[in-house]
Amino acid sequence: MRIVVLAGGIGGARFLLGVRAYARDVGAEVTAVVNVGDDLWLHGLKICPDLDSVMYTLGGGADPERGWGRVGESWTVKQELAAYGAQPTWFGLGDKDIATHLVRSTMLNGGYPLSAVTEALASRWEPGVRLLPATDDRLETHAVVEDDQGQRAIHFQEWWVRYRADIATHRFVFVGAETAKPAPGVLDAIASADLVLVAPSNPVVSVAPVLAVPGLREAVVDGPAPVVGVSPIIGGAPVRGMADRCLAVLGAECSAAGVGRLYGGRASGGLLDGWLVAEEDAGTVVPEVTVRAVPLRMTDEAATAAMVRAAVELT
Ligand code: FO1
Repeated sequence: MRIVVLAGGIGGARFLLGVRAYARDVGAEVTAVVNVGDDLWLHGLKICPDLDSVMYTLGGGADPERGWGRVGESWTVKQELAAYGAQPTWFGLGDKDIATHLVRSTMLNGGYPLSAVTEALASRWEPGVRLLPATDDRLETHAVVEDDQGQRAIHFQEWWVRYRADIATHRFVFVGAETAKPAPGVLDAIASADLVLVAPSNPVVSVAPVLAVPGLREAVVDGPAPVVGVSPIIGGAPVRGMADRCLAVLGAECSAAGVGRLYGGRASGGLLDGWLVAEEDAGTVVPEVTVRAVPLRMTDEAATAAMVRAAVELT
């Protein structure tokens, strides 16, 4: 069995722990197609928060409290940068994490594509899952915001970390998406998949940028594999993160039904065949989508693997 997971953020990383556990049980192969819209260049370093969250989480090196970066981190470089007055000060890089960015940036500057760099980095962490960036090309999520400086577009990280999503926001733009191409291996993985899972990641800023890569959404929607999504919203609130603020920008309801309808049923041009919601959201209806309610808290690997089993059984 071959499983492709569309993922981003901490929700995606933790879900993949369960997918990997399930896959080990049944002898399945897993490919994660990961969001790159959060990526940025800073201090000459290329930072890929979602790829790193997945890599560190599956490799046992993630900080479980913070949810991003490395466990047992130190912050000497951050303090030294602050002493120089280097901007921005609202985005912190840990010392161990910087080693990842140094290797990545050196390889990218040497001409290697992000997919090859990711494979090289992952050879240290042995995530047990094939990690693919959605694209090797530049694709950056920007937020069009408005305040006393007027209307302007800012990078997603500035919106998320500096403003904590608490600034008047008109829309999100996936800069570069029109000309981006799926990274090598992405379309083949989708075409040969037996199941595509949409992780309980932020639908607006984690999953949408993946689907914005031309050809990728079409490969999933027109592909042979059933598509089952897992709701990131339980009882009207995001499990973690600020999906509520992101959904509000789109005018979408912050509920399991709201996100299900945003993705839409595959039979009517949308994405999903199945939609897994939490027990709290039993009774959720999404037109032309099979909905099932199961325990949806990713408290540990076994609980998350049980969610994955339920998703497989939905197909
Ligand atoms: N999140 C923060 O809230 N503050 C930070 O200073 C910060 C730094 C950072 C550095 C590397 C990295 O991979 C992630 C980092 N994050 C930080 C998390 C990140 O902003 C977001 O949580 C994700 O992009 C959303 O998935």
